[in-house]
Amino acid sequence: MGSLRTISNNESQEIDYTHIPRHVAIIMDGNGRWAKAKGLPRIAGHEVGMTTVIDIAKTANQLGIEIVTFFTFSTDNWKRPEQEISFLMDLPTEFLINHLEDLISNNIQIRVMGNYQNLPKNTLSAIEKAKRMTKKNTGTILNFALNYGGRTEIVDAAKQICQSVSEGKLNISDLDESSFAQYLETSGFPDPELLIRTSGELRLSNFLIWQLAYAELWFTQVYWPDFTSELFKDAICDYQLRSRRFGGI
Ligand code: V0D
Repeated sequence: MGSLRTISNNESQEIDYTHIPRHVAIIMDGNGRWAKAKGLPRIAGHEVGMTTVIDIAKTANQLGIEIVTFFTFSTDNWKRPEQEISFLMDLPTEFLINHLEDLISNNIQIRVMGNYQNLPKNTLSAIEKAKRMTKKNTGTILNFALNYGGRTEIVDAAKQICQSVSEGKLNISDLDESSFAQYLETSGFPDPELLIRTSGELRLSNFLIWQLAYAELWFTQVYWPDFTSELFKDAICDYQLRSRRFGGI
């Protein structure tokens, strides 16, 4: 706490604990490339990437960030080799077996969004158990976007809205940005103020496209398994500097 850091524009500043973002979104890219660069199978990158998730979760919790939404599996990821997909599908279970106790003792909450209902049964029950066991915690919410796509989320919201209108539960004239957002999976969460994407790709890739409309975007070349709490804090500092300059906090 209180340590000076040099951020991307060569300015030095400390984290301002009175202006911590409430919600940070993260695209954890570069796990496969990290492994390839080390001559390891892609899955080794995913394994190490899980430990990074834990580090960032604990740091976010220490900083008082309310929600961190991690993009763990995109609806586009089904194009990957079958073997890698079946490995990925076991990761939530493995993650929870290895870390749930630690997360609980840190007062952290687990949530999941996306069309994850047709994942393997054991994966689903591990997720339900984790949600149940962390429901009463009051620390950071780790929100995992699993089999998630932003456009699908918006289309699904539109379908539910049509349903509500046809059942007479909603008047079309009452529909506006804030009532629409209540039909999204992030209903109840503030929009992320900051998006972090690792490994040098400069795209949104269909992640939280509604919710990120006004977010600050922060990119690093570093692959996700090499991402650290220090870099995370650099991103927070950069965000604070930008919002001070342009947003007038
Ligand atoms: C792989 C690096 C945690 C990025 C991190 C199914 C990609 C490790 C979860 C997780 C994945 C999901 C739900 C939950 C608890 C944990 C996870 C997947 C991939 C895809 F309730 N990491 N993680 N899920 N990776």
